[in-house]
Amino acid sequence: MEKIGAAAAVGVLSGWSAVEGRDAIFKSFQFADFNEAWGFMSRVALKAETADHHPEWFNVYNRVDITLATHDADGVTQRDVDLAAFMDALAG
Ligand code: H2B
Repeated sequence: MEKIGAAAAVGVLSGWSAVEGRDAIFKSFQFADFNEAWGFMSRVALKAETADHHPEWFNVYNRVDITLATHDADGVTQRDVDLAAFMDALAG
């Protein structure tokens, strides 16, 4: 898939930023507690499997830090924008 780049991606998303030194996008999600965070991660995991597009993420308690890039393209593609938009819709 063709690279669109982090700058273009963050322009059409909300709350996402371009990662320094790498073509990738980042957002930190905060939930009420671990249960809410894990529920979000479970839904994202199912979506990631069906889309065959997987996040890089870090969780501690109610926080989920997420980096998205398309490894096969070595940068940000529409697949990252689609997954980011899915996450934003879930998180509300
Ligand atoms: N996830 C992400 N984020 N980028 C990829 O390029 C990617 C992936 N490629 N998940 C998929 C899996 C690929 O490795 C498999 C073989 O389809």
